[in-house]
Amino acid sequence: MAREASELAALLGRHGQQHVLAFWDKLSARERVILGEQIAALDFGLLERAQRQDPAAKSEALNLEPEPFIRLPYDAQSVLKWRQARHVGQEALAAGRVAAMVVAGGQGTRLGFDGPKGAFPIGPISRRTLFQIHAEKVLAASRRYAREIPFLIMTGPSNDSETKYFFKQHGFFGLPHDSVKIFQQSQMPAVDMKGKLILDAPDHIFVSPDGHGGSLKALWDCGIAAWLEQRGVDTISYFQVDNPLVSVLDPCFIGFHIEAGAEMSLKLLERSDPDEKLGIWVNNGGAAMVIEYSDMPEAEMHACTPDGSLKYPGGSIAIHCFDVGFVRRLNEKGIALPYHRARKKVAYLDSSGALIQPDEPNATKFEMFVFDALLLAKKTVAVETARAEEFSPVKNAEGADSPETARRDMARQYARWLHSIGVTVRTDANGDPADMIEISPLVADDSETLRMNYCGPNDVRGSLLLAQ
Ligand code: UD2
Repeated sequence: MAREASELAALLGRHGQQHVLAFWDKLSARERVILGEQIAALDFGLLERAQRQDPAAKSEALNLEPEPFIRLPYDAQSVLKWRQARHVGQEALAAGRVAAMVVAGGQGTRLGFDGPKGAFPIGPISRRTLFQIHAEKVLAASRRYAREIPFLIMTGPSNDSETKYFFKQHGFFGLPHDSVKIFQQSQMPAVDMKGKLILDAPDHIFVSPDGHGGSLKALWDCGIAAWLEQRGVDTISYFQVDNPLVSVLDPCFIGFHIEAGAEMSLKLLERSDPDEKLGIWVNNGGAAMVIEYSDMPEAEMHACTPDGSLKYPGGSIAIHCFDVGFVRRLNEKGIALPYHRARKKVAYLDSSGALIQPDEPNATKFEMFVFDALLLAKKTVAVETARAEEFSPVKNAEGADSPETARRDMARQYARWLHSIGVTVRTDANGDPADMIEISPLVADDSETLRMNYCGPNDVRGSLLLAQ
């Protein structure tokens, strides 16, 4: 044991982190093993790289221009282009080439919900959860294309076992058990303002999830990429857990991605508010990329064209398509996404061993962002989507981007679909549905399917729940 301590001390000493053994003498044999294993597994090279680099855009280093993207259909020719893409996407889905993937490893702190965010009850009437809605969309697509479609769920350390239990408890929402893969992302240590690792217990170094960019590594490390390749799946449709409106397997988007031979693609919506918290689609010195709103110089965020519209109109809503071969290529080279820094409050042990809850940010956490991989893709396609149809995230407990706004937007979407098939829906003074409406993805996940499956009243008065 003593030898082990000296080895650990030497390793830590080489990286200026000897303080991690401050409480070694007081640890039990079991605690020494726990801490020893955590130290031995640390990747100091990675941590030092993360500390050195700062991918946050520096105003003086930016050379920004707008980057074009494929717009929603606006004339006869573009309608044909979209129709063709849809056809290509549908063929890929029917050939079993596509998997759906949700990132759900975040801690959902802003929502203040006790449990995995995917277990949040969002259905306007049924209170079906975010996970159920996503899973039912995958199931609906599997039925439509007569193909088993893998559903990949990335969790984090704080919600992995709860998520696995949740899916099991609900019979995987009707999906074949072995087509649902729940896998966990890696973690990164944080450092204090002097670059030192932080002990949050005498035998534990504080670590936190390595960001959604960690999904590209976790897919590889957990053997999911190889499993997909064996099944003939070459394309992953990626989205975030907090958005109940997302089209989880959009044939048009998948089609544009495949037709272009892209390695990684993204969906954009027209930015409506210059301060909206979205990544911004730009061309920086010749490279098409997403810059997170918080890294974008204020003047550029607000910059307008002479006609008054925003100079950088594309906002990223974190929906991507990427190739399994791209995941392989990135990992075979040793994945090298940059780490972004976030100043956070992290509880730490003081020299007496007391746990201190800081009032101010005292630590830097490191996270990879999935959209940085766009810069590593040989080809990228950016495609516009309609906000009302595809984006209403649940971020906050109240106000904007809350359960209330998401339920309202879901009911609005269902009312639009009903209206498009000739069903009358009572509206209030704002033109919103006067009553709650909910349509399970298993009944319909778009207006075309609703037209085929609808057998409700022609005039909806009162709340309406269509479920199987
Ligand atoms: C993200 C995007 C923002 C915009 C917005 C749309 C970033 C940096 N910002 O902002 O540009 O597209 O979404 O809603 O991406 N997650 C993990 N593991 C982690 C961290 C996050 O799985 O280590 C998941 C998390 O569960 C969630 C998603 O990633 O599904 C987004 O995380 P967030 O809520 O922190 O992202 P947000 O709202 O800051």
